Amino acid sequence: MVVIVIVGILMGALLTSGGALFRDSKKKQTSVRLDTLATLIREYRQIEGVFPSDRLPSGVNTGAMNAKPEALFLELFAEKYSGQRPNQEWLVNTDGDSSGKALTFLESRELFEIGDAWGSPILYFHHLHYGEVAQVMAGPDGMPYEQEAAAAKNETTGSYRQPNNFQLISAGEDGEFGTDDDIIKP
Ligand SMILES: [Ca+2]
Ligand SMILES: [Ca+2]
Repeated sequence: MVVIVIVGILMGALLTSGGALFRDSKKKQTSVRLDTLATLIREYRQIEGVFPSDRLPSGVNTGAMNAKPEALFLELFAEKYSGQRPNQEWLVNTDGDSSGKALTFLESRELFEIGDAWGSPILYFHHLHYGEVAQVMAGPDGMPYEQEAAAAKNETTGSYRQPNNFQLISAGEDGEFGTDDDIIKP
């Protein structure tokens, strides 16, 4: 009886720490993913002279949902773009939309977003549009719901972070934008 209880306690401890490790690894993966994406965006700027747009091109009328992350996807996966592209395994499509014609070098017409390790779109803000409210379909693992999200501000100064650059925001483990576990880069 005592042995069973002790084994039970040990198993419980293992499962708990295992869960924490798993969480940490997704957090780490997402952090690395955002850093990589920031590098790719800077490379895009070197090649194209401007940061990627965070607005969908005219003619792509699929609504405002996920528009900012979808715009980044279209820029980095455009057929004519010559720079490095993000890992295709990162692509998600939480709002399930698609474009009428081919807009990227991919065969799929799906209007993807570049996702974090929990499967939520990584929100991308061009510095010219920090004042815009973004609509995003995100949520905890596999349970996305409609949200509104804003660019991040510096807590002490109250002004936008990275005023001349861009922001990349993951909603973090809770899948909700604007909470403490958000991961923001650069
Ligand atoms: Ca989409
Ligand atoms: Ca969050």
